[in-house]
Amino acid sequence: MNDHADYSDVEISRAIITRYFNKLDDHLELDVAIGGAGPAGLCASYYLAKAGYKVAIFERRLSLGGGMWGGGMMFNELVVGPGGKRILDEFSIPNAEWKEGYFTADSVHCVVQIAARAMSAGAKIFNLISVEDLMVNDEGVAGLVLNWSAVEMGGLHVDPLSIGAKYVIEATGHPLEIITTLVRKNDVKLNTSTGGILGETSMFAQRGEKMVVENTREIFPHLYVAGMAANAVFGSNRMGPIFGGMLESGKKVAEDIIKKLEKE
Ligand code: 48H
Repeated sequence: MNDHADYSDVEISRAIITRYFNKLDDHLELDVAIGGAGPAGLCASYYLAKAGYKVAIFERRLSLGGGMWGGGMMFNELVVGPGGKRILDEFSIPNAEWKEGYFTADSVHCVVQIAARAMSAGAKIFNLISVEDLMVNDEGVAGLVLNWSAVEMGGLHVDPLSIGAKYVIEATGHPLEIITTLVRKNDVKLNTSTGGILGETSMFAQRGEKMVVENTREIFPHLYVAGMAANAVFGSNRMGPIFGGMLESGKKVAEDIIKKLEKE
């Protein structure tokens, strides 16, 4: 075979279209569907895929990584605590101790490595697709309702498609879009003190980092919340550019769902 085949423009298109639609078709029924490919969603997808479960992330943007790329105020370094450092080590992401309990890493390296490991473990990432709604039945959440981000951005009236999932992870970060949609459209009570969304509170890294792991849990039957969305729904603090809690939250949500799936 020559290094360069006798390319047909149409054959290139056919290859892409067929492969993409086969991939999408193969992921219409999932063990776990994740909304948002920030650090929490990416990390969760890795542990779920590594455990052998069928998992896909649907990400609105062209790029993955959510708020992780930018480090702090576009200085593309980030801080993690000892728990986050253990996860960075699992992903073989170089990191260095700054002072006791503080570790730094290159934020770009974090995103590419976590995403690559997740995909190599079997997770699929569908970028440029937005979660616009959820499938809800008598048992709870049953999947996600999706549309092209371009349709959303263009304000076009185009009906969405749905994918089924045994469990859904809300990992859309600060705006907690999936839970907000669930509450806006349905008469539901969340697993919070008021039954509603409590809202994120101001910067307090110490508390925010601790709480994001505690707040990672099933918020409504078959719907788990992870990452910044967990603090936003439970009324906990933001924590700025310290990302260990996001990674730990992603790992925890995966472990909790794996326990549930193992019982099925
Ligand atoms: C598809 C969507 C939709 C949608 C949003 O914001 P993220 O990075 O979220 P986390 O929780 O993994 O990490 C939070 C962290 O980045 C952060 O913001 C921190 C630590 N802040 C602290 C502070 O004090 O500010 O990623 C969420 C992803 C993004 O890529 C969005 O594009 C995507 O979700 N997304 N994807 N459908 N409806 N909404």
